[in-house]
Amino acid sequence: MTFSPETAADLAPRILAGERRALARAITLVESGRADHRAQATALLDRLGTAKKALRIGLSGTPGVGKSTFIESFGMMLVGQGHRVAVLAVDPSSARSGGSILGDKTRMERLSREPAAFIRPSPSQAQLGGVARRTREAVSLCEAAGFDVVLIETVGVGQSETLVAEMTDLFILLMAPAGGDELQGVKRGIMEMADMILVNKADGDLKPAALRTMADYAGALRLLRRRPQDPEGFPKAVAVSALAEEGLKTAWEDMQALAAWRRAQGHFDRRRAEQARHWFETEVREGLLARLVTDPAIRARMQALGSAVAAGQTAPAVAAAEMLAALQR
Ligand SMILES: Nc1nc2c(ncn2[C@@H]2O[C@H](COP(=O)(O)OP(=O)(O)O)[C@@H](O)[C@H]2O)c(=O)[nH]1
Ligand SMILES: [Mg+2]
Repeated sequence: MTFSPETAADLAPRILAGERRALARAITLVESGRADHRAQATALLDRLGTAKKALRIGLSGTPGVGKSTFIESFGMMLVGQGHRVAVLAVDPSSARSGGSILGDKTRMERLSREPAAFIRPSPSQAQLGGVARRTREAVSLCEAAGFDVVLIETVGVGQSETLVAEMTDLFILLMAPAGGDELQGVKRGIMEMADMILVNKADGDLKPAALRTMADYAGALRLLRRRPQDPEGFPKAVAVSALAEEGLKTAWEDMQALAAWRRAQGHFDRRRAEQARHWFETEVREGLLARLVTDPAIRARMQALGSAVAAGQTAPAVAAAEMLAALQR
């Protein structure tokens, strides 16, 4: 795709007007690794500002638990209530599998046809670091386009859950009905990140198992250390059926109640501020590291100093100090 130099100036008003095609184009722009595209992306983000805010909800769960089905039903319910819903995906595995969103698109058939919804699959061939930047910039773009709920879906792979938790206001874990022994399989770290656990598939034959599993998780959550950002009763476990569209309204009410409490107590804004600072620092750090690789002069200097150190001509600390001084110029 080509982007003319006036891309930022052209796209900004269209995004602010809520035009989905402009939004999609802008996300393609922030996904691009090209230096000129990066400059345009930054210019665009600068133009759009940070005034508009959505409720950012992270949703995680192992493949097959029903994330896509849930997003479809939950998203349709939100749209029905007058919300504008954006769905983004963080899927590190799609880099290898070539994109698992193909199956997802068919499960989000109704939502993808809704004018008030925007669904963006995760790009293939992205490093997790690149995914982080691309996703948080995509979130800003969706907010600028007036989407007031942004759902970020991720599979429970590697660091992707932590990453999504670091860019969302609420972190929801979707679980399948299971026997009591399987409960042990959930990593403690992930339980500690969850604001709510939704036990999905509470329908038909699976309903009794789902209710038992919900009670098990509720018990496990009560054993965790109380976090300052939680009101009484949270984190909580509830049973839902994405397929039968049951329990979704209650789950949404719980999410809203939690968000409202955190807003009133100042936790909400504090967390946003911490996240913004975190991503700023990450960006600077990554930018500096990238220069070691992309800047030919810096690379040559690294090579030369590295050889001098290896040959015993210069002490590592001395060479490093020289290198860091070179980076400041
Ligand atoms: N019984 C039942 N099946 C469900 C429910 N939600 C999803 N499924 C089924 O579980 C399978 C995986 O769902 P999917 O949404 O693709 O899971 P994902 O991999 O987490 O995105 C599909 O066959 C769905 O029809 C539910 O609430 N109840
Ligand atoms: Mg899916």
